[in-house]
Amino acid sequence: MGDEDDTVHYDGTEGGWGSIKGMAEIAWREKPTPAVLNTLRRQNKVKGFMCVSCAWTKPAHPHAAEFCENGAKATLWELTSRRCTPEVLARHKVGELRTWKDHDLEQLGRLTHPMRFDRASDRYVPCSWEEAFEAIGRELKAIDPRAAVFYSSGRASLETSYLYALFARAYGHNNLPDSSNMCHETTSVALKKLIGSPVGTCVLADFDLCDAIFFFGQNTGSNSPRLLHPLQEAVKRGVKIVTFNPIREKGLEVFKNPQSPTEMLTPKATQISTLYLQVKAGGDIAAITGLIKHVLAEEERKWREEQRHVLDIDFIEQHCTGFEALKAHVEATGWEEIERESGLARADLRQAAQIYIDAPRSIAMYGMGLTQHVHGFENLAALTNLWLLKGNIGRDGTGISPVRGHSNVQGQRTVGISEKPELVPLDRIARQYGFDPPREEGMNTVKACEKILSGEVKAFIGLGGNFVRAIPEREKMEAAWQRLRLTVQIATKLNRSHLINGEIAYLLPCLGRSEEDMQASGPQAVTMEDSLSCIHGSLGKNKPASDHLKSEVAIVAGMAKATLPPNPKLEWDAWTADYARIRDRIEESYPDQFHDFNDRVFTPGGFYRGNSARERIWKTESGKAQFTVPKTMSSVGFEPAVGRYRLVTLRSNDQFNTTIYGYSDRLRGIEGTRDVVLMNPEDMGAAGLREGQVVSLASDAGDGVHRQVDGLAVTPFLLPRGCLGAYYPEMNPLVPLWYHDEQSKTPAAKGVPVRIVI
Ligand SMILES: Nc1nc2c(c(=O)[nH]1)N[C@H]1C(S)=C(S)[C@@H](COP(=O)(O)OP(=O)(O)OC[C@H]3O[C@@H](n4cnc5c(=O)[nH]c(N)nc54)[C@H](O)[C@@H]3O)O[C@H]1N2
Ligand SMILES: Nc1nc2c(c(=O)[nH]1)N[C@H]1C(S)=C(S)[C@@H](COP(=O)(O)OP(=O)(O)OC[C@H]3O[C@@H](n4cnc5c(=O)[nH]c(N)nc54)[C@H](O)[C@@H]3O)O[C@H]1N2
Ligand SMILES: [Mo]
Repeated sequence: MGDEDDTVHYDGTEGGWGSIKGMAEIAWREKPTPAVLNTLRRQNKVKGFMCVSCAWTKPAHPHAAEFCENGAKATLWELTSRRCTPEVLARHKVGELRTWKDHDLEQLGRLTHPMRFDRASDRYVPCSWEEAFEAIGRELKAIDPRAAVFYSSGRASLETSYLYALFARAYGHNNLPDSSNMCHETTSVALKKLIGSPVGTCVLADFDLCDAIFFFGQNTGSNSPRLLHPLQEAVKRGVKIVTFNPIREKGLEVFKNPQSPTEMLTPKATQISTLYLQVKAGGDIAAITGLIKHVLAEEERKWREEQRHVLDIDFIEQHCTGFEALKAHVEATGWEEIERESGLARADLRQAAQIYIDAPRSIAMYGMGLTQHVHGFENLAALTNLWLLKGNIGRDGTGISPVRGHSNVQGQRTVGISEKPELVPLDRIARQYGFDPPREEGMNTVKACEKILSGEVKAFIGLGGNFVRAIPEREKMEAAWQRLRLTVQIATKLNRSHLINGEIAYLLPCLGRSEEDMQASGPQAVTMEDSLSCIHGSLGKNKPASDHLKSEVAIVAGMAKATLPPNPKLEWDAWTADYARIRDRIEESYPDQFHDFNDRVFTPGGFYRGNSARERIWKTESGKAQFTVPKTMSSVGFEPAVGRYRLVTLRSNDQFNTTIYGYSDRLRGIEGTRDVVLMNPEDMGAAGLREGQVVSLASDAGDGVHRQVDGLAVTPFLLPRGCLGAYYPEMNPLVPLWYHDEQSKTPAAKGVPVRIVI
């Protein structure tokens, strides 16, 4: 555990006064009305609306204010009083807007009218909804359905997502990439293969029962701050928290509860992590192998000296396969390699392993630090190995808990947004709707990008998100994008993806989740699934940003009706009129998980969808939980070389993905700019760089392609040597499209090979 670097300034703890200041700043920027501020009180409450920020669960007994700084920012961002009207868009050519920063584009405010891109004037011009649907239908009918891509960002509700996937299949493709393909796809593939369930196994009650929590590569303080509350409770109970992260993220060090008057008025804060290990980026397989090596050594010692086990031998024998091979491999792996690849000392790893050994029940939590690597699958396999050793899956107070990103990203997969036909009940869909859904595998995000580059894709529809900004290889992709015949973006605010247009392009503005969704049968609720597989209803109450907005359900239904031949079983109008009828259809397609769906929409704390691995039913090829022999000790996809660094692309505390709220990364002490490259002071010395010097980063992927980002100020930061940090999405031009997790194709944004150009 290193000392805090005195070149970096923090304003105290996560939570606390800093977070209140953060909220006040965004409130000032967005100029909300008092009614809007009142909305925050309904956030994450039963019959309230569910936060549009992260996917952390919403408890049955919420706090008075069950939201965090970043949840409040997300709500105020959506309910801003600023408007991006046709008049505003008439003032700026699209070519001009393309030179703006992400922050400035979204600061134009909420989109108010459906717009068509007019190439001759290089401007967006208003159009009617009828014109837009008619044109989209005409264009889609003119092409091979398999040349169309229907992307979704993980925010759309279960109702919208179900209809969107149904539209794709009735039209004739499975090309349904979603943001999860850039995010926790590694989880979906690895956990499915290893324990037979593609999602995490924990429920909220497990956090009241566990004795230790291990965090790998997840930045709770910024990205899922409400999770700090159960963590703080856990720490007070004496639960040990161990963190593996190259950066000392403030939220996992200390936390001050902004909702506790005593903590706000006194210097009292909760120390979160018992042990904080600054693993090298890409060093987790090695670190976990080190932990396993200690656990196995302790097993041997304890058995020899006390005839007691450290391992859960019964569990391993009854429920697992592959243990002997793993054991042999770990015993053959030397400490020298483990220390070199992880960047951690054996003594520190022993301390972490001892906490794991001593804890009767442990939970593993992780985020992008594990999933976004070339060997991301191997990261999760290593973690699963460690967790199986002590039977820490499928027992109360234990489990593996990926911390999901977008607020309904997990749910979209649950109701059919998947390019993998085997994950969808296609036979049942065929019976329900009387058409034959396509059976061949569709395109995920990377595949869609490849086929946009090769010219095979002709049409792209984006249900939310900022695809062009979020994907790797930006320059090539933006050039290829303009050769698409049709691009359609359904959005709340203007972003860069709306400025890189196909030949025919529409920008369709939709309601936000906090807004009232009034349809023929009355106001509509929608539902989402959180990180812990609980499904919650959400009811928007605010006045919509404009009278011309449509709901996402209505937009998807409008496009589908204009595209598909009439089919009385596809009741687009009736579904739009009453979303309860969509929920009935979801229940028919997924009866086990969604029985009595409409009756359970507002269950306090959500209703639990269930998880087979939690019941120790292993839906894997072998019917058992799978130990795996790691095929590498490093999760990055390149060899070390002189001057070659591992670039970690980071989120600041003042952004939600490509939405940049502002320029204050308060918890890392970086203020006023995002154009920085964070670097270990010793590496700076070795490279002859001084603080504030402006440099470029260039790709060092060895494929001969020139990729470069300029204008980054060198900023000393306590990172492991050989690692650099810089912000996403600005760094995306440096990520090669082929540089992704081998199994799931999740872009490897946490260990990008780069060199510094002076
Ligand atoms: N406020 C806010 N909330 C968000 C988002 C947001 O942008 N803003 N985004 C949402 C989305 S879509 C997602 S997916 C999640 C993302 O939430 P996270 O999963 O937390 O993702 P990142 O912020 O990318 O950072 C991951 C962490 O991994 C660490 N890390 C990097 N490389 C490694 C490594 O090799 N090993 C280990 N052990 N750690 C590593 C980084 O230092 C960082 O602390 O958050 C969601 N919530
Ligand atoms: N280098 C690097 N690249 C990454 C990552 C990384 O860590 N590093 N992270 C990856 C991850 S985890 C993810 S999830 C992706 C994110 O990729 P996306 O999900 O595609 O991007 P977002 O930035 O979340 O999308 C923001 C836009 O969504 C629209 N929007 C907001 N609310 C709504 C709504 O209610 N409805 C609709 N229709 N639109 C709405 C707004 O117009 C806003 O501009 O990026 C990935 N890319
Ligand atoms: Mo994500």
